[in-house]
Amino acid sequence: MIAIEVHLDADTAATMARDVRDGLLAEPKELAPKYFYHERGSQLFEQITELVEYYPTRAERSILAERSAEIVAAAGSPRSLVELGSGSAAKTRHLLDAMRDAGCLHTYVPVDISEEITHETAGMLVEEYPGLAVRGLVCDFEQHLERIPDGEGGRLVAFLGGTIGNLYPSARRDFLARLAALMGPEDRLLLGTDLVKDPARLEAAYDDAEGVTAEFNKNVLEVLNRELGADFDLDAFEHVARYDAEEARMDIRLRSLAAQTVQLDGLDLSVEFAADEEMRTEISSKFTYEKLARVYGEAGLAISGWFTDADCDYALSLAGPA
Ligand code: AVJ
Repeated sequence: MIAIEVHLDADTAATMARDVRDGLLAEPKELAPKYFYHERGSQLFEQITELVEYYPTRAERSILAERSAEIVAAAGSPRSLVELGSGSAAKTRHLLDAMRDAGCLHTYVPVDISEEITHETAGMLVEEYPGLAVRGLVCDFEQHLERIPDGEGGRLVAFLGGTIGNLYPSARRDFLARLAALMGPEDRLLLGTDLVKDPARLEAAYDDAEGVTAEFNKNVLEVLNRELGADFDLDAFEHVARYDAEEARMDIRLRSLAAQTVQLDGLDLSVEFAADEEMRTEISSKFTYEKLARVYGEAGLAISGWFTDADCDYALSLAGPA
């Protein structure tokens, strides 16, 4: 059984226009990381996940490959798996396998912004897991979290990949508190987070030798050129990736190599960049067990499971309503 609901905002384009205008007029300038993933950006991110320097994807995959049975048991053998940002559900199969083997698998709820990928993934999964019900949701999950269907028998809500690291503390608390509000006592959140480590390794992971991450970062300017009629010259900016130890996060920026004026026809806006001016394009927060326990606590959640890879580079944690 496949049922997919689409809640794509009619004014996604208007939202982007407003976001970009606000960000470029802010002091310092800033762009939202969600615009990285338009078209070529998603392919570049796929390439990032395969870089030697970029360990998070491999670390998370190894935890899921080795410990999904334990995770599913610790989550109380839930009947449904809800996945925020499901995409092609590549890593999800480990969890679905473990739920099937535990005899609890009933429903998979993929939540993703791409309608095409969600349909494709749903089609493949019902073939691979006979009897599986797929109730997909196509939406911006930050916007439409409250549309996630209820489930009796417990839900495991997976938010993998470390994407929570992109949120500033206040947005992160709001997001987790909204999740907590829609979770029943049996439901569990499974959250992927990158962990604090040697700054040199972190900086290498976000500034690889091949320059793929630099290209990924600059590609957001190409997205603005195409979608907002801007004239950013990608060669006039350089990629900057610094670890901010105080905030325990990667701070990723684009630095203007010269004084320049950028025209955004779609916004009827022109923006000045000074030489060496930096515009933030992403933060990627790093965690420890203690920090995460506190972050959960502030959102009305309590940590109930902690699973790391062999090198302790990355963690999957379980949390439920406090
Ligand atoms: C997809 C947000 C988890 O923060 O590691 C990778 C994005 N940016 N390299 C991360 C990213 C530059 C990634 N997340």
